[in-house]
Amino acid sequence: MLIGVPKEIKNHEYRVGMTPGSVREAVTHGHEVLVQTVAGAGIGASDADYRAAGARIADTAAEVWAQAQMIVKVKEPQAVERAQLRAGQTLFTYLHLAPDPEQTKDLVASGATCIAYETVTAANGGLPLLAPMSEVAGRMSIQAGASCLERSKGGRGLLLGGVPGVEAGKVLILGGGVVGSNAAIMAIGLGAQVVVIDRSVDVLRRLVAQFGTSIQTAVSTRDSIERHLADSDLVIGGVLIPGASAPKLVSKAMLKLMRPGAVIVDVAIDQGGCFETSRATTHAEPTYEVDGIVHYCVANMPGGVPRTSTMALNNVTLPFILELANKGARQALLDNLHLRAGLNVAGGKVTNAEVAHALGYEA
Ligand code: PYR
Repeated sequence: MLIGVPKEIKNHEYRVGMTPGSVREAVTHGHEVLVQTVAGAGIGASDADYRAAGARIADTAAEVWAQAQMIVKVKEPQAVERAQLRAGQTLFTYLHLAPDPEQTKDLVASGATCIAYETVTAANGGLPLLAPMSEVAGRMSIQAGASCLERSKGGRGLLLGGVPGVEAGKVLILGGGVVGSNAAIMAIGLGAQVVVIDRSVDVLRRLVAQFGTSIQTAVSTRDSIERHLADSDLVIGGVLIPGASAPKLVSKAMLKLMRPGAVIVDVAIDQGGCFETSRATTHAEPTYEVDGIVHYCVANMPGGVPRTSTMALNNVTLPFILELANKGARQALLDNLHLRAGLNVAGGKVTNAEVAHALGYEA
């Protein structure tokens, strides 16, 4: 199969769909890989590195989109990319369609087979192609939030870990899944006071078993969220319902309960966000303020640390890339029910129930 790897074009997105190591693996399995020139620059991989791994280098994205049978990317295709997608082609990347009617319409119109990393499942019930980026984003959320708390960035002017004689800041983490537990690791490491809220007591039990008395936990109710919002310095939104839009746990009215200069980091923004006032921002302009609360809602947080993120992503996508390339998309999707869970659009139809429900398509 001819696999195409275009350069990512989303704002400040420096990750790349395949590392030279992944290319070498695909070539070893008898496939051709066409990589757009400088696609790997953001991770320090040159065209020469890709050539050494067995890739051909294309001068333009148009060549990659025109020739490849399967496109392997990181972020959802932008409008100019979607215009080049065609029937008979497979697209393997993050899509996040539920909050994105425009993209969904274009993918349906293309007739292509579109497999979303974020809804591929695993035997243990997790989301294996989302997990590494949730790990990265969860850990980054504390770095980003701590930086936004600086006065010059609009924050309360507070050091999360405090210093001897001055108390530490308080971090509230909404959702105890992969994002939340990784945010907790970093917040505890910085010496912050940490509270995690989740609707599942079992999830909270697991976190307490992992972190002991370094965290406090609460079951998610309006009451518990409001109580902890009132004295938190940094609030992390890490709630996910696979494929669906994120639940809005914090309304605009609830911001009034918070301290001026407190910071929100909405890691769920790709799925629409879990704060009513969230709107996607970019690494170039990551924050804005609503009612005195700093909002950091970068939609591709892991894109800010492309080396770590690309390696972590390729660790989990490569086996699926190889299965799709070795068998062809149709057979691979028939054989592998976990890969099939990733199929969001095919043959001009939305094939994912949550996306169809969110956007009013027939599944
Ligand atoms: C990202 O890492 O950018 C995702 O969309 C999950």
